[in-house]
Amino acid sequence: MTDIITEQATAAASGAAATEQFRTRQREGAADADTQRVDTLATDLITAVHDVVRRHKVTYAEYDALKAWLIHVGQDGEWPLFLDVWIEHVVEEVTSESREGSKGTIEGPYYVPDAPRLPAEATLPMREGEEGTPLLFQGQVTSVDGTPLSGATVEIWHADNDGYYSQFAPGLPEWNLRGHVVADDQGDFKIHTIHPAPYQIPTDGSCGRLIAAAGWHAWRPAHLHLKVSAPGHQLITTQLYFQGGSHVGDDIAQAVKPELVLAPTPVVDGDANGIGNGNGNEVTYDFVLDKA
Ligand code: MBD
Ligand code: FE
Repeated sequence: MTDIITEQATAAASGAAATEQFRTRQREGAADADTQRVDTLATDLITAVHDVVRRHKVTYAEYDALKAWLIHVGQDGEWPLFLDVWIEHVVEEVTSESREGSKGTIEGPYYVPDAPRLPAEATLPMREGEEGTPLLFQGQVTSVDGTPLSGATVEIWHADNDGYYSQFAPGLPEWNLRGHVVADDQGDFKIHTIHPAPYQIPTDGSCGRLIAAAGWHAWRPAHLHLKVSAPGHQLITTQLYFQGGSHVGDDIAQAVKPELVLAPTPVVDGDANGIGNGNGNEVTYDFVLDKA
């Protein structure tokens, strides 16, 4: 008999992994802001905090609670989680204002580059007997002018049936439910996977403590993460949600847009993921990319 050691998922471990991942792949230009811009942004940010202190007559007890909490966020490695949950959606909003093609939304803290390359029709890497309702996610990548984009790639990553992401929770194969799909010469792709579960912000870390202290809920709706790109076109980072799923209407990260909600239908013929654990659902979603 083999001993099965089940390591518990902890906020500190997933936070440390997210922090490390961010350090290795910070977007280009992050360190290049000029003095004028730093002055403007830092001054406005600090002034906004002063306004909150004055408006609510913040006490020394509250000031110390804030200081202690901020120290903890760093110790737990939860800055990526905190920022992506509560701030990133507005950065995405102002960045994509003039986009004509498909809507994007936030990336979140759990993207990992260089996932296994897969052909235009593929099953995502998954465990034998992976739990969850099979899902066939298919579509086409085109340009804003309607041209099918040969050579398009669809990077996809999502949580498993327990809401955990590989490389950010213990016990999962490295590339579980992560893939880099190369579309065919018509920009078509067919991805066999399973439905992800809703994601709960870890309750045992600083973000969880804030959520509990404020009486908020800790949930994101079930979602697929995607990065879609093609030569000569702008990469789009997005997420897709499931109609009727819990928290589609009250995502803690405020990243849901109506255009991003899928309505899968039961597969009529065959298995959605070809691994034989039920027929499952299928859905078609096409990506339209802006020219670079
Ligand atoms: C997630 O899975 C996620 O997508 C975001 C934005 C924040 C926390 C967890
Ligand atoms: Fe996510």
